[in-house]
Amino acid sequence: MDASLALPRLRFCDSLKAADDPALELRAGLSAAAASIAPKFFYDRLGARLFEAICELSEYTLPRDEQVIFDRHTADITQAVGPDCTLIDLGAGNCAKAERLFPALAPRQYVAIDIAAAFLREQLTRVAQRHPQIEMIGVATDFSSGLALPASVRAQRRLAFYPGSSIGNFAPLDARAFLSSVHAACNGGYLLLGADLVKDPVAQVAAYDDALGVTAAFNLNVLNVANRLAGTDFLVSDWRHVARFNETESRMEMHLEARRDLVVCWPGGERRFAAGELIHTENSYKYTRSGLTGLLHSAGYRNVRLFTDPSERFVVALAE
Ligand code: AVJ
Repeated sequence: MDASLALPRLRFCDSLKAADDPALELRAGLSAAAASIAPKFFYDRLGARLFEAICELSEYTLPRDEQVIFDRHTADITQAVGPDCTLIDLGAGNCAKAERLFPALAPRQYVAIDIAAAFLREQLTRVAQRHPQIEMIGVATDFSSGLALPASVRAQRRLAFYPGSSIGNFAPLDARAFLSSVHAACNGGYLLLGADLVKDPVAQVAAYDDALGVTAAFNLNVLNVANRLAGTDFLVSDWRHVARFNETESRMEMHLEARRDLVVCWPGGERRFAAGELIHTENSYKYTRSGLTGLLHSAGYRNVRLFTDPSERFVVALAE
């Protein structure tokens, strides 16, 4: 039996629109002069698991740096937001970060939003079993082009939660547009946002090119996702993981590099790649404290408070 059936305070809502046809989006990205695949396609079931593994890597310190900040400042956050909030988790994944806030924050409603529908359903069902007093709504949607919430989400005391430096996937202007849409969706509420800070370039690259090759597997797996969703015929072994820091743009970049001349085919199209040619799969922008404050102000937020870890590698912003 589906465990969620026995949980009356848990609901799911699938708002993945027919308009965002992944096959068309993937094929268009592969056909462009500079080929690309959007990072949201990393997160099929295996991709979501590989990302969990990345978060355990010694080179990838982001989740631990962020957790130190949350643990230290839970009281500040709880005090500012007040009781009975509606916690809106943007890119909830395994819901673990939000769940760690539950004891202090005691939200009345928890809204977990993620593009990985099946993974979210599985994880949120477990979370709901552990916290039967909190009303929960799982929303499967792609919010990368703006946030819209189902009517069942309470309007009062909304706290948008966007941890993990996921904001880094947006170019600065898109980040501003996205945060403006979050601001509009949480009128009168709060935002709790995590962002990775600019740091030593060697450590920065190692975080995206770990010795075990977990990040390489995560990056390469997007080709399996494309094969499934867009009918392409990528051979994973023809590609190599590339991670580099783009100093001018202040961002980490991940690419897949063709190991030889090859052709990728799909129903109705094909793309030729020369050896060494790249598919751009992800940008992870790195912020400074003042850059992040400026971004939040430009998106309509005020009373921005910043919390950092002792090594100043990560920053958490709480804004009204
Ligand atoms: C989930 C977007 C925050 O950019 O650091 C981890 C994804 N990519 N390793 C990041 C990721 C490669 C991650 N975010």
